[in-house]
Amino acid sequence: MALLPILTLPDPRLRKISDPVERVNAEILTILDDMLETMYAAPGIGLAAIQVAVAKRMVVVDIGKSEEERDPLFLINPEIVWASEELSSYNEGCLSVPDYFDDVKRPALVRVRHLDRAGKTQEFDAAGLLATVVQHELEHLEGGLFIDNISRLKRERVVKKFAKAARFDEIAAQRREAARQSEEAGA
Ligand code: K1U
Ligand code: ZN
Repeated sequence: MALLPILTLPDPRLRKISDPVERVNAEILTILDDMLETMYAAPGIGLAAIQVAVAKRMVVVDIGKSEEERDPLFLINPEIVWASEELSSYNEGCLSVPDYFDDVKRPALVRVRHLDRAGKTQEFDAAGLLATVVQHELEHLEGGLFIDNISRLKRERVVKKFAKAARFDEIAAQRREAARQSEEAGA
C-alpha cells in the first residue's frame, strides 16, 4: 500500500468532473486501498479519488472514532438516489482545504447506490455525520468543494489565502532550486 499526495486548493485538478469506473479490477482495488491508507494517515474521515489526482468516481469513508472501531466504506460510482427535504448543518472540513472549517447545510438523510469491491451494486441509507461526509465526497466527484456552499465573501477570502500560500511555496521552491544549481556549479 502507498501514501498518496493530497491535492490542495488552488490545484485546478480539484475542479475536474470524475469519470465512471468501467470495471472493478485489481488496479481499482489498489487505488482504493491506497486512498484508505492516505485518508487514515491524513487523518480524515472521507476521501474522493480526485483529491489524490485520480479522476475516477471512487470514494472511501470511515467515520469510526478509533482504530479499533475502523469500518471502511468503499464507494465506486456512488450516486444519491434519494435525499430528505429535511436539512442538517455540520461544521465541515476538507483535506484539500486544510485548516478551514465552516457550516454547510445538506439533506439530513440520503440513500446511496454504489458498486462494492466485488463490482456488485449495493444501497444503504445514511444519516447524521455519515450522510454529511458522503455528500461532501460526492460533491468532489463533480469538481465541487464544500466552500462552494458558503457565502461568496468567505469563499473569496479562503481562495485568496490559499492562492497566496501557493505563490509563496512556488517562490521558495525556485529559490531552493537556484541555490542547488549554484552549489552544483561551484562544486
Ligand atoms: O473530503 C475530505 O477532504 C475529507 C473530509 C471529510 C469531511 C469531514 C467533515 C465533514 C464533511 C466531510 C475530512 O475528513 S476533514 C478532517 C476531519 O473532519 C476529521 C479528521 C479526523 C478526525 C475527525 C474528523
Ligand atoms: Zn473534501
